[in-house]
Amino acid sequence: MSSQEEKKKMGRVSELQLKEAIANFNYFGRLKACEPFGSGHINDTYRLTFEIGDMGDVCVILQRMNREIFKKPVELMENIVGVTSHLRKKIIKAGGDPERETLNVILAKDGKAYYVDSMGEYWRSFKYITEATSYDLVEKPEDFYESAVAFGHFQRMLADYPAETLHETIEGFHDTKARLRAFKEAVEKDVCGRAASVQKEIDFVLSHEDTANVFGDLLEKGELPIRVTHNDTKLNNIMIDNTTRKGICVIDLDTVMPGLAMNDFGDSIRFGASTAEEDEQDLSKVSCSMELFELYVKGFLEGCAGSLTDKEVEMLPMGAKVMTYECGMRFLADYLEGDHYFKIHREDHNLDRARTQFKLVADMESKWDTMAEIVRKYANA
Ligand code: ADP
Ligand code: GN1
Ligand code: MG
Repeated sequence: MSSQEEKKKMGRVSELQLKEAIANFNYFGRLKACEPFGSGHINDTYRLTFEIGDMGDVCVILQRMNREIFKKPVELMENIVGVTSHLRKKIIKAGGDPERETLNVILAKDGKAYYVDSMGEYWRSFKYITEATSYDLVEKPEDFYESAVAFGHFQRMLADYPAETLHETIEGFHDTKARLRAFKEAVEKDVCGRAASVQKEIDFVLSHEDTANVFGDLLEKGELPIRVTHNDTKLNNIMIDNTTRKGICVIDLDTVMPGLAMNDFGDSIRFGASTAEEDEQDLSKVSCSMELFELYVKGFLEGCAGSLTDKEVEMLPMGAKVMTYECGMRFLADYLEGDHYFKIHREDHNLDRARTQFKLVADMESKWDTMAEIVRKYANA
């Protein structure tokens, strides 16, 4: 077994570890089912089903947090408790349902927002958002529009959150310039000897240095405001209500930190406006749909309700390009480094993911004028 494989095996959740975690949260009823859940790339997520007397079945989410990525889990959970409490108050004030419209942390038996198991790993639990679905691909265009309204609204609800109290859970998370530096290092070290076989993809990244610099340069010139943003706004991080089809709840709050509005917009486009899944191997299926882009622009601007500056609005297409480029570069760096960051489910999975992102970047470049025109249309609406 290679050391990489060994590390991965060791990193798996054992049944014993799972049992220990379950026993240490404040759950009621008889445990009926426990299954791995969702298609997130980072944490180990389980759905537990409890049978509670006359109430019937009640589900909860249990997650083992990724210790390699989140080095300060206690601070991270402090962020989540702070942000969800803030959202809860706003939702109640607006007459909404705080049980379904924000994440709700279930406390561990010792009253903490997390449980540390005997292996030193951190677990947390959330109420399950019922009657709602998270999608890996847009099935109905209106769902994408609704997700845009919800992500825009999420950002707006956090506009008055004290940003200085938020911990930086991943340093330089969307510092694309720094990401490019890390990428170059991964190419240089080439620890798995994979670089020669992906020279075309490496060249694509290196030929787009200007894309890596755009936002950093504008920030230095003071032309962009820093806001409290989600930073991981892909479609499967929002729950769509099965009946009303509204974006009912924004989830995956690990990276809520000070950031740029365009990045939240852009990450949604990267994932949701693509005509294929993020890991599609047939690149002829991958493009950035202008129909979906337009729906998202409309929804996001409505959700933000006039809170964005003219410069931010003008830079929305750039947000889409930067986030797609950055994500492709991160996938490729992880491929070169031996797939230690993103969970993979097949050989070359991260390479496949990187390729879809670069195909999307090139496609966006060929549609640049159309994207700018669509944004202008809704900016002036
Ligand atoms: P990751 O960081 O690994 O992406 P997420 O927090 O996004 O982890 O969770 C993974 C998936 O689990 C989500 O995409 C969603 O499908 C599901 N999920 C997470 N939290 C909830 C919840 N409270 N209710 C219902 N489903 C959830
Ligand atoms: C990860 O956690 P998840 O699967 O929702 C990653 C994002 C990437 C995304 C690519 C903390 O998101 O930054 O854009 O994969 N999250 C983290 O699909 O790195
Ligand atoms: Mg997620």
